[in-house]
Amino acid sequence: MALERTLSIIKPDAVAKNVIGEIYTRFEKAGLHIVAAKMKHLSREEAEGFYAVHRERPFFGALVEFMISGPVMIQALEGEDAIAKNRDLMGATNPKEAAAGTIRADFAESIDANAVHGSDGAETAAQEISYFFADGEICPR
Ligand code: RTP
Ligand code: MG
Repeated sequence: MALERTLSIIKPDAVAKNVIGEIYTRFEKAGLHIVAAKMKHLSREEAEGFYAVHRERPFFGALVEFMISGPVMIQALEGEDAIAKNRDLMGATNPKEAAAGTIRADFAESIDANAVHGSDGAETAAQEISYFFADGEICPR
């Protein structure tokens, strides 16, 4: 096991549902510590840049529209195996396929409005954290 950091975003649907605290509780119960956090209404440019890897995919336009439809809560999580642990807590991308008890099974409506984002690997985690947080905005434990 390795001490890792990962980027998590609580997406506009879950912020609108007022479940930030419930989702934070799941991170905390799993041993993930919030080491940076900010609420933000993303600009189109920020959302397009964040999901640039998906630019050629058919769902890119809908994904960007959704991500700028309301404020998001962005956090860096730290803990043992934080990247995989957060993905386990999130559940499958499509909430219809997400295991019972996962964040997406419990709070997501659809594959588009799916409650949370989590980095999918060590390299993307580092990139995504630095996309939203300057070094001085991260508080080491
Ligand atoms: P995320 O990046 O948001 O954590 O989600 P993920 O890794 O589980 O899924 P990814 O493949 O990276 O896709 C990013 C987001 O695009 C939307 N999506 N729509 N309609 C579709 O087939 C489709 N596929 C993906 C989802 O909102 C997904 O979270
Ligand atoms: Mg992804």
